[in-house]
Amino acid sequence: MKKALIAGLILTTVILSALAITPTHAQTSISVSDPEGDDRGPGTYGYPTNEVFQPGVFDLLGFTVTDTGNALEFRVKLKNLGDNPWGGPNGFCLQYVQIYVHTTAGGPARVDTFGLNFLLRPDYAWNFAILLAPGWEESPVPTGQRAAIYFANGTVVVQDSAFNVSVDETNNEIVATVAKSILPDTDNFVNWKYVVAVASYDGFGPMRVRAAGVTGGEWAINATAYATSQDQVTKLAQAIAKGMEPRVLDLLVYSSDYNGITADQQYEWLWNFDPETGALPIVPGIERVTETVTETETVTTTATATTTVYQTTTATTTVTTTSTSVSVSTATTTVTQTDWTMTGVVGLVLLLIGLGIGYAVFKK
Ligand SMILES: [Ca+2]
Repeated sequence: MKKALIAGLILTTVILSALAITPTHAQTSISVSDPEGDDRGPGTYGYPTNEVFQPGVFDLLGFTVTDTGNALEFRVKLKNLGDNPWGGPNGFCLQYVQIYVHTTAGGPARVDTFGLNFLLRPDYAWNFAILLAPGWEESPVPTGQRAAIYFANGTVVVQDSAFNVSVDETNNEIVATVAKSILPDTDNFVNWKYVVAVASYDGFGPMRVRAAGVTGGEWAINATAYATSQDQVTKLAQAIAKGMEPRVLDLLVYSSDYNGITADQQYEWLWNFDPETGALPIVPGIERVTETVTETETVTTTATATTTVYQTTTATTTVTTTSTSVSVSTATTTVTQTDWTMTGVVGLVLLLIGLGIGYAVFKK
């Protein structure tokens, strides 16, 4: 008995010790790649024609987040950084990279973007967004041109010692180093959802984002460079007229559901806008489940319409029938009774006359 107790204690101690010393193998980085050559936005976009827009400057190739101890380092890899022709203080000036992050901590979240003309799916709503701009002036984008981190609760952090932006020219990477002290939920960064968008920076554009033109130009994205049908051109022209064309050239999603996305996913998702209704594309694309909900709503509407028609028909029928039957039966009855009454009266009068004559004759 005593031996058994001692053996049990020893076994328990061994198990607890094993649990205590088991390394947690904390993941210290995530890395995801993006296809080369899909820098066409919704599939049809080409670059502006000015020579500063070298091939590949908007082609996103990869994204990594690394835990460096006191900070998280976000690296956005492009095919070509583009030689910083206008001397952006952060080492680049052609690109405008926006990183939308949905953490595991909950709290305030937003689905809108900073001038990119697409929305995030609600389960990807951002708790904070890192806007990597070239870095002129002192105020944060889009008011000014400094890089900034926006939190959905309204807080804004402008680039400073806790939020550094630079480039790694050797690897064509834009690098943001953010102190963990200013971010929430950093222990779970490998489980966050990330949407990384590459737009064309335009200090004079709406929200500092370069817009598209139907046939492009020296300083406009060519919306129809790779269009394959007149329907596509018409749809893009309508969207541009309303200022609602997607203003993004390359896109990447990282989450437990997406270890990056394909070119076709990007094109399909970003193409899903409707100039007639003003509906913007949603990223990631809406799954078929949501489409079914839409169909159900349509059916309900139809059913309501049918009911209304049925009620109207019933009411009309009732009124007509009642009116007709009363009218007809009354008329018929009246006519018939009148005939018989007249006949009876005439008969009775004739009978009385006959009786009167008869009485007079026989009395004589
Ligand atoms: Ca790409």
